[in-house]
Amino acid sequence: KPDPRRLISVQSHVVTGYVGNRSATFPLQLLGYETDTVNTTQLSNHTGYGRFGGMRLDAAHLQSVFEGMEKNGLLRYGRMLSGYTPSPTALSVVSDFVKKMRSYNPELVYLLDPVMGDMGRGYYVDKECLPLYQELMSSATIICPNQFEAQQLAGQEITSLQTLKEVIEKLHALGTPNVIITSVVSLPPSDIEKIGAKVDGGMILVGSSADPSNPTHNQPWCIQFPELEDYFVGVGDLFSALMLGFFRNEHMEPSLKSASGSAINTPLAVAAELAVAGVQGVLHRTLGFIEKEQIPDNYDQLDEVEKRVAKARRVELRLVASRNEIEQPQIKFHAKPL
Ligand code: PLP
Ligand code: PXL
Repeated sequence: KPDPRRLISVQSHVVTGYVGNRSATFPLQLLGYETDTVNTTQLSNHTGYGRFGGMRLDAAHLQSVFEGMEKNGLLRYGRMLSGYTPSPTALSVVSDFVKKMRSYNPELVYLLDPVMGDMGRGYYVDKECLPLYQELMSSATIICPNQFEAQQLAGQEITSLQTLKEVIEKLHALGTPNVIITSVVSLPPSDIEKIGAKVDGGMILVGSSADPSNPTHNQPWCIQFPELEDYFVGVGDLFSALMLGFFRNEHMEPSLKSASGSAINTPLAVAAELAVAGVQGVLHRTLGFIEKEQIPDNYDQLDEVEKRVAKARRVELRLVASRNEIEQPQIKFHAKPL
């Protein structure tokens, strides 16, 4: 029988530092989930260091892990999270796995982070991942694309409030009842003011819940919060983990459950307010450590490769030191209707 407290996360693993499963596991454990991890990579550190050892795990490896689990009756999960899965063949194995999990547990709460790229850089996975993610969306409870990923999935650019709403409808129509776009960066100033946000007031996260068979019936909302994460890595992965952890979590403390003092009181908006607050708490805690940490005396003599490594190492998230911020996020930014 599926257990609502058991959760499986399929993402990258790094030995040192925090991205992928390393960003997700400890927070989800703190929130009370028995968290099992399937690793799509095992790298010495994240790729932002510019130099790394280790490998990506291929489709056959993942397939064999999933088969072993099924044979041993281990597919008893209440929740699932998936993130960075770089190759289309590995992604199609993950996709089959999700469908199998849904057949064991129709109530599975599955958060899909369709990691493909971002607005500055474009694609950083094989483009063949796009149709696979579009297909997988009908199995997802929540998706968390950034703006680039949302535009690719919907096949439409976001240039205004109107086109933002159209993209949200298209994402629902692909079969996902809960949609979060983690950062919308291209709204014209007049539209930013129209939604009650500030033009230089920070990142704008957008969310919406709808029945996929009636995608125009949604009530989209946004949360604006200060941008702190410029040089941090793994923040999106932490956010998606917290989103899944806080979404309709019946074992959550009552004070957290009713934390939303906002106009929008849906399970998705409550989870997003808590997840944004948790991420902000971790980033503030991490900034405190960075300020105290010495830059190496010989930093100026280092070559570009060594400088990049030194910088990346310095700004790794301080997750363990941030446990209170994860367990008891202080909500400062509320959801407002779009
Ligand atoms: N910062 C905060 C506070 C967030 O909530 C998010 C959401 O994911 C991000 C940064 C980064 O988003 P992404 O890396 O998915 O664009
Ligand atoms: O969340 C980003 C991420 C995930 N997985 C791996 C990475 C990175 C960012 O650099 O290198 C392996």
